[in-house]
Amino acid sequence: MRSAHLPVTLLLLLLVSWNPNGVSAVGVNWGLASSSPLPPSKVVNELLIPNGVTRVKLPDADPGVLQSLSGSGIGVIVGIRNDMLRDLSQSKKAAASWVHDNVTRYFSDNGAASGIRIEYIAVGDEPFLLNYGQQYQPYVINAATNIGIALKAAKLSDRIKLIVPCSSDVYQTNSSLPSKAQFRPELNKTMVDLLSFLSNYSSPFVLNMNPFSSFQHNKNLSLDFHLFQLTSKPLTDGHSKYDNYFDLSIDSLVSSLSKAGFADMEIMVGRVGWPTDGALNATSANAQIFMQGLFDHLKAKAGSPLRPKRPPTETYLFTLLDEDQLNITTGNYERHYGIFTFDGQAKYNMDLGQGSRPLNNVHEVNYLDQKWCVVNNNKDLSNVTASVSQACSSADCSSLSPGGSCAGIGWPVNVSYAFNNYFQANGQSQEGCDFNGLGLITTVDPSLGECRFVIGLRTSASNSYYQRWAVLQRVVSLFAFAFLVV
Ligand SMILES: *[C@@H]1O[C@H](CO)[C@@H](O)[C@H](O)[C@H]1NC(C)=O
Ligand SMILES: *[C@@H]1O[C@H](CO)[C@@H](O)[C@H](O)[C@H]1NC(C)=O
Ligand SMILES: *[C@@H]1O[C@H](CO)[C@@H](O)[C@H](O)[C@H]1NC(C)=O
Ligand SMILES: *[C@@H]1O[C@H](CO)[C@@H](O)[C@H](O)[C@H]1NC(C)=O
Ligand SMILES: *[C@@H]1O[C@H](CO)[C@@H](O)[C@H](O)[C@H]1NC(C)=O
Ligand SMILES: *[C@@H]1O[C@H](CO)[C@@H](O)[C@H](O)[C@H]1NC(C)=O
Ligand SMILES: *[C@@H]1O[C@H](CO)[C@@H](O)[C@H](O)[C@H]1NC(C)=O
Ligand SMILES: *[C@@H]1O[C@H](CO)[C@@H](O)[C@H](O)[C@H]1NC(C)=O
Ligand SMILES: CC(=O)N[C@H]1CO[C@H](CO)[C@@H](O)[C@@H]1O
Repeated sequence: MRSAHLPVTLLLLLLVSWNPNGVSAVGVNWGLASSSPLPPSKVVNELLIPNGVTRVKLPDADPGVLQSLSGSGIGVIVGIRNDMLRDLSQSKKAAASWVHDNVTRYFSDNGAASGIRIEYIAVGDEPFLLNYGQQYQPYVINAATNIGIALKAAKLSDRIKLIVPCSSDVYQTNSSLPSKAQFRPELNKTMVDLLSFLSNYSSPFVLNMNPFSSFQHNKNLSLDFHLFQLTSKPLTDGHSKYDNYFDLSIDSLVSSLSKAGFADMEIMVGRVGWPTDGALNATSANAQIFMQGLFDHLKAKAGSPLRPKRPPTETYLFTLLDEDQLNITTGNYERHYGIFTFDGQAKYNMDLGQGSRPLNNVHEVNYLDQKWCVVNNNKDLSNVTASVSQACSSADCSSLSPGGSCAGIGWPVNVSYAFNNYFQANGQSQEGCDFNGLGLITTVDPSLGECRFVIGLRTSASNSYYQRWAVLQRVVSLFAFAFLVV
């Protein structure tokens, strides 16, 4: 009798541990666009597992990251980068080899020790973003269709779903009212095709939210509204009342879906978070309030006015770690969304799935030497601006922007800040602190108040795409710089 109960008890335990605190299906984005990425195995073993994270969303199919997730039981969304959509849309063969190389090889849904529980493939990453213009628009549906055919051939189509994460600018609203929202007119046809595709595959619509951008651009909606702090004056839209940005976004999408003829499509949130640097009100204190508010909101499972008791099926927080190589055309704060710093230390506390315990940090971080690069004050600095531009064109200077943690350090300390980030991103190489003889290597930490002068990480050679890309970018910017000087 006892032995007959054991598997049931185990199953119950598993189910309970799957859904900590009853919050439905919360996951976290994990990207690698860092000049000093932590080793993936450390991320899995010290951040994801001890903190009870059960789902991750990846921007691509980095082999090092996928291998580190093997046997972890963590549910995974594997991404296809926008720059691959064109090829995948034009060739069924390319789609088949993408699926073979990046999915079939790793897939397991039975917890096999060496397998990965891949649940979704994300075809493109916000391919319809206004900033991108129409460059990816013609390829998305065909790429998704070809990946779908390849999945079917690999006998995985009933285990893995296809999704296309969309930025919230795919719809437009009038006076912030959800009932007035509709998909952007020039996307109408593409959207109908996308919705038909998703519907055929029983896939959800994935919405990436950007509450911080909304806060900056929507003078009508308060900071409290964006941080889930009940406001005295909720926004009224017909019979619906809104007291937070999250529900407002969901219902704007619901309304757009209805107008396009897909009123009932499930919704999943692919990205939501609050940055901690690079702009006014991007602070750890606000991020903590935001995450707590989001957590309580999801836990209540109340849904939104247009979808009562039907919250998003899954929600992915943005993001696990700071990424200093992310594109900042959308805002200098973009690189500071990490719940953890680039070196794996929690910026604030929240419940990722670990319950009431504090978040587990990465221990024994493999830093480079205790060395920093600063500007040599004894030199003539009349031309130093060119060197700052050189440093900031590839290294991260976003904390120097107004409202950022290093905005107030003044000149020439801010020059040192730029020099140091460049030096660390280049693995503390001697040339990385040259700057036409204006740089100086020091062993005294120049950090000042809130402004942290970081030390980079010793990274293994396996660090992929972004490092090679960053090196290439540095070479290009050095040439451009040399050209300017000549
Ligand atoms: C995925 O598969 C394609 C096609 O085989 C390959 O070129 C690519 O490097 C793989 N990895 C990623 C991260 O896309
Ligand atoms: C950043 O994104 C914009 C489009 O949003 C693009 O024009 C630009 O080239 C990108 N920058 C880098 C460094 O990739
Ligand atoms: C927004 O509302 C105003 C006034 O009601 C109207 O003139 C305008 O055309 C609307 N714009 C859109 C995009 O619906
Ligand atoms: C802001 O609120 C006012 C008054 O409620 C309204 O007329 C206006 O259209 C709103 N603007 C935006 C951008 O939501
Ligand atoms: C796009 O669709 C909306 C309804 O969803 C409609 O009001 C609008 O006229 C359409 N625009 C075009 C250009 O088809
Ligand atoms: C969805 O399925 C229907 C019926 O099989 C088909 O006509 C339609 O083309 C499919 N849509 C897409 C985008 O694949
Ligand atoms: C600054 O740049 C100008 C023009 O390139 C050059 O003539 C000058 O000698 C430079 N000054 C120093 C101190 O390097
Ligand atoms: C450094 O500070 C000076 C003086 O406040 C300012 O003019 C300059 O733009 C700053 N440089 C950077 C890179 O932030
Ligand atoms: C809308 C709002 O609350 N803005 C705040 C952003 O942060 C600055 C500086 O802390 C405050 O002065 C603003 O009131």
